[in-house]
Amino acid sequence: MNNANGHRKIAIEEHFMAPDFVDYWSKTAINISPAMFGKARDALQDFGEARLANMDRNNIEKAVLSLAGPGVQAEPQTVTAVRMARRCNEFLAEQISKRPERYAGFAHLAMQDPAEAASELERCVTELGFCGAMINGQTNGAYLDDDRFSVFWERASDLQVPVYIHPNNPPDVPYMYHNHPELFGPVWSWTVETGNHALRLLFSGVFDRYPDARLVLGHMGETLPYQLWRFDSRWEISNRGDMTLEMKPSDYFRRNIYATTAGVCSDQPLRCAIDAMGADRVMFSVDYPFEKADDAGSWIENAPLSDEERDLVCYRNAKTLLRL
Ligand code: GRE
Ligand code: ZN
Repeated sequence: MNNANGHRKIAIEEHFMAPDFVDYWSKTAINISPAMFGKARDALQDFGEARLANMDRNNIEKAVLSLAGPGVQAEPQTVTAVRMARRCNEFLAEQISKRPERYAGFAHLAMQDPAEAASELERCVTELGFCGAMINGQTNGAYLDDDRFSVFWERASDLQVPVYIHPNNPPDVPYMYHNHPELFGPVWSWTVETGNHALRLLFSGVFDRYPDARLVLGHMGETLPYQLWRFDSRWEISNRGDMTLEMKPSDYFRRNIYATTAGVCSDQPLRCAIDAMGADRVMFSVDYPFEKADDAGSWIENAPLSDEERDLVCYRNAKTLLRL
């Protein structure tokens, strides 16, 4: 296709690396091949020609940038995590200020201190102009349904900004991955971990307590859209004690949850996500540099979507949700 005619796009799971965060990021090295690690590290640190050329070729008008995880969520010292998260956000704000028409940002937060994370989110949104937060999965074994994070959900809801849960490893290596290092990481365990994290939020009633909360999942919703009917039917017969929900499980996917195409360039799961959640719930993303912008861009141009759906997915849903 002729890229000048390509559909206008906003991409929202697009990663960068701050110079003093390479050590945290190297914790993810077990998940990817050594060859990929070095190439990705260099691409992550570029905010200029290479990144912009990838965006231009695919008509990506704006990229919402996020630190490649786990960042300070892997930091053992809470005070250090808090300080480093602020530094990361300052660094990103400075990069965005050089090209504000091309870049926007998600806050990086020290979830070890939920009240501080809430304050830093507020600072990032109100003072730095960021669009929300990206959280890299669990922090020291704590998932976002834990009571300690109510201060965080309350603030995110009040600020009307989405919380994007990005995959990270679980706190331990479950036996189910024994002798299968290839399954531990982006091939599979990240999907299980992140989909499970989202379901913990849903079933613990976070979206009943914070009906305005907005959750974003990458990787076409981490397979959850495929399962909606079964969530509803098996929730009915589950051994759930005194747990209650105000709506059917699937209803929250149409009110509180969004999916992005990050790292999945495939028609069938795209159609499933749209048909299950709604055309207003799915947003284009690349997952740069872990996914090729040209692959994601040319795929979405030709995916089986109506003109209306393509414009929503490529552009308008993100513009509305992130108030860009
Ligand atoms: C990603 O963001 O999707 C990612 C990483 C690190 C390794 C592989 C990968 O952050 O897909
Ligand atoms: Zn990613």
